[in-house]
Amino acid sequence: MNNTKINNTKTSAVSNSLLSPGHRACAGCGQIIAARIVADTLGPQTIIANATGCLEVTTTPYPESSWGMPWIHSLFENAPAVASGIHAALNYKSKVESQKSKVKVIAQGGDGSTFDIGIGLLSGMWERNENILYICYDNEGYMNTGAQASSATQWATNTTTTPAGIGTEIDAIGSHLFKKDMIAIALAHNLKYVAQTTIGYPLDIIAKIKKAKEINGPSYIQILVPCIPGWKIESNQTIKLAKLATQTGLYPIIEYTDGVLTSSQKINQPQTPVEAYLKQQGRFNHLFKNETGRKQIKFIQQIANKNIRKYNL
Ligand SMILES: Cc1ncc(C[n+]2csc(CCOP(=O)(O)OP(=O)(O)O)c2C)c(N)n1
Ligand code: SF4
Ligand SMILES: [Mg+2]
Repeated sequence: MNNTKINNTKTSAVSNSLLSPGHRACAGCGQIIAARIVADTLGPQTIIANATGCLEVTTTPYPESSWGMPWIHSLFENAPAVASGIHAALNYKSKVESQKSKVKVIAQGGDGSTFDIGIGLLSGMWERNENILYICYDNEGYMNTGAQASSATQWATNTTTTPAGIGTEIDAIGSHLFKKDMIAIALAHNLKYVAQTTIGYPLDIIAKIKKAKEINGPSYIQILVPCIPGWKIESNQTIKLAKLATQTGLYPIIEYTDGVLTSSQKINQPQTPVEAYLKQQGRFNHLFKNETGRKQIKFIQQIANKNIRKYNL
């Protein structure tokens, strides 16, 4: 039962940020950089319900906390339900005090909790049309438990549950499931605001969080956040790879308001081939070793090209 931690709300003496140093995230972790930008953009008038995952584990080794704002750890699957409870309590308080609450409620988690295990509760939260912003830190796998595949994992990724080079020809390519289209799922819930971005463009994250904060209704922001051991990359490659994900067309920066595509970030011309992105990551090393691998690179290029056409990038 006591899987729940609540932090004290003191801001660190050594940092002006609401997510202070001293956490245990890997050097160069895309998720911690993004979360810090998110926290500082939201400001202290915020309550966060955080699902289990690397962000929670590395920032709150009991009894310590890096969070300088009200923050609660929920189970892996139920951050949205916890956020709904907080939202209901704030509404009740507003009625009793006849004063509108200025606090923004946030639920957040990794791709595993968002795309897979928490999707039912997330769908329920969205259905209730509450004024809650959900943020997904997408590192394309269950990284806290050793880089297993999630439904956010890209085609042909080598993960510990989809090991490349083992089994039949199709098994040997690594993951052979398509990355789930969570943006489409969010849009199907008629959210006020839905956006996708990457840690390669921090100013874009700030702009999107600011917008979602002001929106009175449910919203969803998904941020691509490279993982050092999970992607088998060096600590100094995080930003460069997140940029390449966008520039190749694999992870477009897009924004929908009331279901309408209101902005998309154009990619640089000439178009960067997906190979430039894949070849710098150990999780795709196997694709450069034989003809089967090269076929998968061509297939991933088709996925990127489809995005470029769909969003007119
Ligand atoms: C119900 C449940 N199943 C499994 C786990 C073990 N577990 C803890 S963190 C984690 C991975 C989280 O993946 P993700 O949500 O993508 O976040 P990341 O660690 O990648 O940031 C898993 C499987 C758990 N805590 N609870
Ligand atoms: S394992 Fe990945 S997600 Fe977890 S702290 Fe390290 S870099 Fe970040
Ligand atoms: Mg993950």
